[in-house]
Amino acid sequence: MRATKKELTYPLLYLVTDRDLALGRPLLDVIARAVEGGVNIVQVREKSLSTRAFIEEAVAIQKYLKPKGIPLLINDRVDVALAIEADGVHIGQSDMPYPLARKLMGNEAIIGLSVDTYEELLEAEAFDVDYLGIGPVFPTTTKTDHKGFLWGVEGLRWAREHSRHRLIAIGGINEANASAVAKTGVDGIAVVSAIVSAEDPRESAYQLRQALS
Ligand code: TZP
Ligand code: MG
Repeated sequence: MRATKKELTYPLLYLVTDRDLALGRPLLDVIARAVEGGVNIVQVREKSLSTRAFIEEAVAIQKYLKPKGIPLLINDRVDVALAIEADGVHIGQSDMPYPLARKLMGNEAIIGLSVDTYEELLEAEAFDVDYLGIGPVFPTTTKTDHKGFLWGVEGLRWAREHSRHRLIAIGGINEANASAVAKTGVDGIAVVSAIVSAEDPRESAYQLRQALS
């Protein structure tokens, strides 16, 4: 059985995976340390794996997270999320449209939507998404296919004022800027490299969690 969206505990310290950034370490080890440090939701995001390898990785991560009650989301792939009964899916503006993803995933699934611009944030008012991913906030080399617009701290404040949704900031967030991000009133931060590429992912997650409180 899935964890339902009701189990999400805010603020979220949201880990997005990228096996290529894990410095050669098994992703599951990095995730385990990150959870010890305070990560309370994980999204499996793999842009270069085959469908089969993606599923194998996601299932292994799910086996680890499920007994701990930590929700697992799948990036982009509604089919993969459904097939493995993940807790939810995170979709972007060029993925399956939100209403169709909701129709397939059902009401209990967690569905997050990326918004890259002010306009997209306002359009999302029409959807009953569980959260919006707002990014990139700062420059990042982890995601290269974005439109070049950076939200910055001011943009997050604007987002907080103009959206009824839970807001998760993403992009270039690290221990040095996390508390400035948290002070904008967002409901969580999502990171890839600040944890996945950290020398000590547990300590990094711990520091980010401190910045949220
Ligand atoms: N979406 C917007 S920015 C980004 C994604 C997936 C990448 C965030 O990676 P990092 O390493 O935390 O900057
Ligand atoms: Mg996407």
